[in-house]
Amino acid sequence: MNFGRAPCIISRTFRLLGNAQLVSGSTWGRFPSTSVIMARRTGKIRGYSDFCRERNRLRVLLDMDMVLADFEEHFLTKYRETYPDAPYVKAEDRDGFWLRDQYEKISPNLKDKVQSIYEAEFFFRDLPEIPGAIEAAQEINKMEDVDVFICTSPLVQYKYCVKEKFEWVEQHLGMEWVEKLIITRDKTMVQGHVLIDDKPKIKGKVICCLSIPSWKHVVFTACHNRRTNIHGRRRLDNWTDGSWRNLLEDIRKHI
Ligand code: U2P
Ligand code: MG
Repeated sequence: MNFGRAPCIISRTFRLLGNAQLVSGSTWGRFPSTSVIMARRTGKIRGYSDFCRERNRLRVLLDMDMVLADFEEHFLTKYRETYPDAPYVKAEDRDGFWLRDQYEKISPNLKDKVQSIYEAEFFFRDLPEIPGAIEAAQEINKMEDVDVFICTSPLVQYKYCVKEKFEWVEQHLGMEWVEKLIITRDKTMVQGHVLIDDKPKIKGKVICCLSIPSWKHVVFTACHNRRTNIHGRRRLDNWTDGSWRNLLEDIRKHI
């Protein structure tokens, strides 16, 4: 017996069991989920072919900061306006996800300055768009058999951030998308087939020895992760060259 494969088999089994038992709305388990059974009862899903179609729907999760909204560019503009004499890190020199960690290495007192910028009122509301992101998101939303959601984490200092994330989504994507906004500190708890996110390591309760998240993580390239080892995961470099279409079709083949 090949014991090397055991952890993988165990984690897959847990994933299937978890999906089948726990997740209302999921179509991933071996058995119809609660919502599929309910939809059958209410006549929304009539037969086996509708059920199969529902099972094959691709669920896409899009991160917000640095995937849809340009957190880094806006940060640097505001930081330099607010602290013109303080040292700063150019986009090409960014390294590592957390801005505050890189600035702290330059000087410990910069950490508070950094946080004061993105914790300020209107910071999240005024973020510019990542080029091509809104157009791509709207196109994904119109694709057949695809459900798309935005999956973003709030700051612990949530006072302005949470409300302004809603405002940003309404302003850039429209009211329909407010229904698609998932704000959570733990993205591993969210169900999906793919999560497009610039953070190279996404941690949470579901990533532990016997379990893996439902989604595949595609790393969206940003200034801070260009040099980061992403351990064989796939990257999406931008929304403008159209490569995201092939990426999603590829992922769909494996669901
Ligand atoms: O910390 C909560 C969320 O804020 C965004 N963030 C914060 C600090 C930082 O240096 N860079 C950054 O992007 C992230 O939001 P998200 O990408 O989930 O939308 C981070 O998770
Ligand atoms: Mg992000």
